[in-house]
Amino acid sequence: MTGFKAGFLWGGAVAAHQLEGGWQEGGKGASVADVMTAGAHGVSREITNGVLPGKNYPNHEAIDFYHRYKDDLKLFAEMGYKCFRTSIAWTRIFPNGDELTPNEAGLQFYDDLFDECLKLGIEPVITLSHFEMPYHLVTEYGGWRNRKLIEFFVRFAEVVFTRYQHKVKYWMTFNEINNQANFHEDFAPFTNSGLKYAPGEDREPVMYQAAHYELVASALAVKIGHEINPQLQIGCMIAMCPIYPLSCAPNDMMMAMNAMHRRYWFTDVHVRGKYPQHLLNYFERRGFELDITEEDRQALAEGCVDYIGFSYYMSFATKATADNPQLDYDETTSLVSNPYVQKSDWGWQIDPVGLRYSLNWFYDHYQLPLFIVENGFGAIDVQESDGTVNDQYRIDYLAAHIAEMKKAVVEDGVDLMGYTPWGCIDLVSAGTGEMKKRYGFIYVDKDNEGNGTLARSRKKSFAWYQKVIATNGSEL
Ligand code: P53
Repeated sequence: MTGFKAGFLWGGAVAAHQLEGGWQEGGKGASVADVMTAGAHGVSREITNGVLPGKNYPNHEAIDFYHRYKDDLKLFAEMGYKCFRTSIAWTRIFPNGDELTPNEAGLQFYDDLFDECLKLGIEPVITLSHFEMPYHLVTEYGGWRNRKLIEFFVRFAEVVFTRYQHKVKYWMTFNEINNQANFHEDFAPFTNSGLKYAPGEDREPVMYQAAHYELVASALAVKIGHEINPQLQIGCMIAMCPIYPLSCAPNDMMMAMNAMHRRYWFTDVHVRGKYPQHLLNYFERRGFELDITEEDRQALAEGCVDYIGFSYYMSFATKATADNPQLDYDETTSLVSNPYVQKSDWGWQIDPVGLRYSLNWFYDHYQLPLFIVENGFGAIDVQESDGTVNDQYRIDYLAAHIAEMKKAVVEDGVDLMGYTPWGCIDLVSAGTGEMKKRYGFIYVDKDNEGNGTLARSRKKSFAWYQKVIATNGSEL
């Protein structure tokens, strides 16, 4: 093997809520993303009680892909995309989430979008739930702490699998389901699971309960999807930030292993259809009594995923400390800075080798095909007076990561399906709500305050990525 396989899925990735806008068009309901204001590096996005006047909600308009997708897809086709990863906004199909019948206008929008992709030779890759669940499910049901959400999600999945089965082959259930391992902060519990915590509430068992219901919902969706059409490839989606020990001290190594357990057990359940023993022992030690039924266990066993989709932006590091004798990992307090790598302007550690490590880690553990469905460099771009953007730093980042990804395939024998860099067109940052944290090959004229023409233009990285695809990754 000398390079990427024929049919390798080069493309780009986005999520509905971060680019579509049109937040009330075609009968769409409010999602959790619609009640989050703009923040900044070090300033959390505010989660408001509903949509309040006078607040800046960047996802409401986003980059107006809802009205401009035909032109945007043409630019993706010009780069040579084989695939395009986006999500179906749940709230376009079930505006409140608990309806019995879907909203036809929402279904039609995605029919049109997928038809347009296919016309251009671009295969849609679809996430079912990407940080945009119906807000009504938060206010009426408490989000995924409520078992009823399984039924609502499965209905949504069944409707869209049935409707799009001949247009969409590659699916993923829950985007970065494991982000909520970071349960002390408000962002991930809310975006992953629609969880809002009461002051003083013991957050950790609530997170495990919500994740359990999501994993059951995911497994049921996988099973139903395969029944609807055995051709469908349905994967999970994991945020991979491999956690290194700060040193080779044995307890640092154990700490790193425990940290990997606590952040990646979600993958075990998706792939193997059962909980890893270390987590069951942890629940027992902590006295967490979760609602996990025999039927749930059976559902998990019968709905194992076909492939592992994952995002990779950065690696983490951790170390053992004297006040933590059990070497328990707490994502809010256990991470340390890695002295061997650089950081982005948002503090994300830049580590291309970590991508090769991650690919090997996944393949060693699970022996399933892998799909890198996000990777990229969030940076401040400067548009010159002639309209150009010289984003050489983005080219450097991506080229270094693709080079390591190639080693994982060619030298290490990892089975890799494709690569879709994140935010292939500038969009609203999930973490901060900013426009100025840009990832795209395509610049969008809009700033953090919402000013700008929304005009699109090609950055330097546009032609570079076009060449990468044209040469199937041999010219970086
Ligand atoms: P932003 C944290 C860590 C890794 C990936 O992120 C993450 C997050 C959440 O911020 O999210 C994924 O926009 C996510 C995308 C998101 C992208 O990474 O905060 O799947 O929705 O936009 C980049 O820079």
